[in-house]
Formats: sequence, C-alpha cells, structure tokens
Amino acid sequence: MDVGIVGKPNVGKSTFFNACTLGAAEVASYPFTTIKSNIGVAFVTAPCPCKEIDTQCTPKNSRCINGTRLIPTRIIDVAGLVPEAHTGRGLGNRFLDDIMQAEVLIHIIDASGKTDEEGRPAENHDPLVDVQFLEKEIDAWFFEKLSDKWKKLSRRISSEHLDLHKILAEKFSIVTEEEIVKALHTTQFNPEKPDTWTEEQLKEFSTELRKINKPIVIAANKADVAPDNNMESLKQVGAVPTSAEAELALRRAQDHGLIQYVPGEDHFLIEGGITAAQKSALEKIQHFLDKFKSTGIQDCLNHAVFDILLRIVVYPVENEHHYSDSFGNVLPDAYLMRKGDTAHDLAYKIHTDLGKTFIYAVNARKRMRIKEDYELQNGDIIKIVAAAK
Ligand SMILES: Nc1nc2c(ncn2[C@@H]2O[C@H](COP(=O)(O)OP(=O)(O)OP(=O)(O)O)[C@@H](O)[C@H]2O)c(=O)[nH]1
Ligand SMILES: [Mg+2]
Repeated sequence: MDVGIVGKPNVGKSTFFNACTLGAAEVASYPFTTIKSNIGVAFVTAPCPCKEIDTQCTPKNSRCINGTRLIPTRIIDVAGLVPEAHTGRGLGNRFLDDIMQAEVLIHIIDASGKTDEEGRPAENHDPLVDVQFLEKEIDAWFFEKLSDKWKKLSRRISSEHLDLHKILAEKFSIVTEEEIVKALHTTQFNPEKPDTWTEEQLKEFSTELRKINKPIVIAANKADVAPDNNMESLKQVGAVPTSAEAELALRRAQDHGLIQYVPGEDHFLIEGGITAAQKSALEKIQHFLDKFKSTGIQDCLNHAVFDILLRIVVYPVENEHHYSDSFGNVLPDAYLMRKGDTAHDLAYKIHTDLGKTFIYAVNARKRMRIKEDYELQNGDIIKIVAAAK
C-alpha cells in the first residue's frame, strides 16, 4: 500500500516526506527541486497492546516508542504538479503516472498563500484554488486514459454484450472491477450501452472513478506561517493543519539525541546540551504544538490509512500465552489489514502455506478459539493454528 505526496511545486512535499521518513530527499526553496519521485518508508501509529497487557514488547517488523506502535507503510514524494500537467506541462505526465501506484494521496497545500499556482513566490495567493486545481488535473488525466479509443471500445461492449467493468479494468490497469462497479452505481449510467454516454457523462464517470480509486487527504501546510483566514477556509474543506518544517526539525533533533519525541504528540522532552539557537527554535515549535495540538504530519498519515483506506492493525503471534513468536519475541509483528478481513485472510497474509493449511485461530486476548470467517478487529492479537505439513 502506497501513500502518494502530491501538490504544486514548493509547498513542502519533500519536507513532509523527509519528516516522515527522515530520508534524504532534497529540500530547497525553488520549484522542481525534486526531479524524480522518491520512495521511502513512513510510519502510521497505533496504541501498542504492550501497555494494556503490561508487558515489554520486542517488535520486529515495526517499532514501539513508549506504547505507541509505529507501523511501516510506503510513501512516495512526487515532483510538483502544475496546472495542465496532464497535457505534459511542467514535468508533466510522468509524475501523474508515478502517483498512480498510490492508493491514497496526501495533497500538500501551501496555506501561507506565499506561492502562486506554479510555486513561485507570491503574496496572498488563495490556497483554495490549489485544492481544486489538483483534483481537476488528476480527473483530466483519468478522463484521458478512459476516453482513449473509447468510441470503438464502447461500441464493442454494447454490440457484443460485454461486461463494461471487466473490459475497463483490463484497459485501465490501475482500477479494479469492483471500483468500476461502484462508480457505475453512483453515476447510474447504463453499463450495457456505454456507446450512448455523452462526453459529459464519460467525464462524470471518470471523476467518480478517480474519487474511489485515488481519495485525497488535504494537508494545510506551512500552518506555522499561514494567516488565520486561510487556515479557516482550508479547514472548511476538511484540510488537516500541518507544519512539515516543524516535524522535520523535531525528528532531526530526536535523531541527534537532543529531544525525546513521539510522532503525533503535542510535546517533547529536551534532553539537554542544546544551544541557545536550538532552544529558541524548539520554543517556537512548542508554541505551534500548543496551538495546533500536533505538527499534523502523523494525523495526515493516520487519517489516510485508517479513516480513508479503512485499515486496521492486527498482531499475529505463535504463542497466545506469551503473545510471542517461536523465538520469544513479544508482539513481534503489526500488520495493516483491511476492515472486513478475516482470520483466514490474516493467515494468507502471513504465508500462503499458512492460509492453505489453516484449521482455526485463537483470539489471544480472550483466549478464545475463532473460526476462519472471524472478522478481524482493530488491535486484535491472533494466533493461527494450521495443519502440520
Ligand atoms: N514555514 C514553513 N516552511 C515550510 C514548511 N514545509 C516546507 N517549508 C519550506 O518550503 C520550501 C519548499 O519545500 P520543499 O519540501 O522543497 O517543497 P516541494 O513541494 O517538495 O517542492 P518541489 O520539489 O519543488 O515541488 C522550503 O524552503 C521549506 O523549508 C512548513 O511547514 N512551514
Ligand atoms: Mg520536492
């Protein structure tokens, strides 16, 4: 599962990406610093069961800081998109292709209003304009992909009575049949006679498909220097206030042993040994945290993965009494599963063989046997029992 970071140039995408990954994507104040997309590992956070069951965990596929489990997810930093990118403007289509592998997009907006629609220095630019431009751009790109050879294809579907969702999913590999069925359901266009759809209807259909296939979370970035009225209007469209720069500073300070900080929290502990300049910078950040309750970066990631993509966290174990694997690691793994997934799905996710030889599972917290169709709940600790091979 990938999270794509998108937006016009100079809004703070690489800063956001670096803050999440502590990676080395370049950061600079001129457009197109990033000329190829960067892929890194970011973390979503959830309360680790180690606190509740009062044990010391030894994570393997994830991390735990003071009872907060950090679960890895892939994140892509994409170069800035400018209006008309779908026609090849700016760095163009290549980047639209790049973000297509993402399951959810975080659209970074410069809430300060100090960059124009192409990322150049400006005054009082309305950030709401940027919200719309990106959606339009991706919608146009979807429309282009769909409308390519549409006439011939739609005639064939109508005359040969073919399944529109099957044919379209084959043609447009990033969308699934299920997503197409959903978009057909919302638009109520006749799937048997697509050759009768007007261009407007095809546009409406591709927009609907985009919303399902590429949901967007909006980050009102540079909240630390943004005027209140911009923040207000962005909040109205559901944006999460963020300061990527503050998060990056905190992660770096943490990396250098200057502070103790758990991503997503509204405070940090100074470990000592800091200079007067560092102290003053940290004070400014604390002031921001007091006002906004967090830097917003973790909220964005968690919102995208848990609320939009409907993922849950499940902890598979081999020993349900010690919550451990066979080597004694306690709560070693945290898996992101889909809401609605079953115990059997978890077995398959751990290993295909485990899925095939599945007999039953155990809800380790309740010490209860569960069947293959048991629907996993967020935070479950599960042991899979399989037939010996
Ligand atoms: N005040 C403030 N400045 C920020 C914040 N995030 C990023 N910046 C600054 O904005 C400028 C652009 O940041 P980048 O992360 O390089 O932006 P980008 O969107 O990746 O830019 P391109 O790669 O050119 O598209 C840099 O000077 C950052 O320091 C923030 O939260 N607050
Ligand atoms: Mg960049």
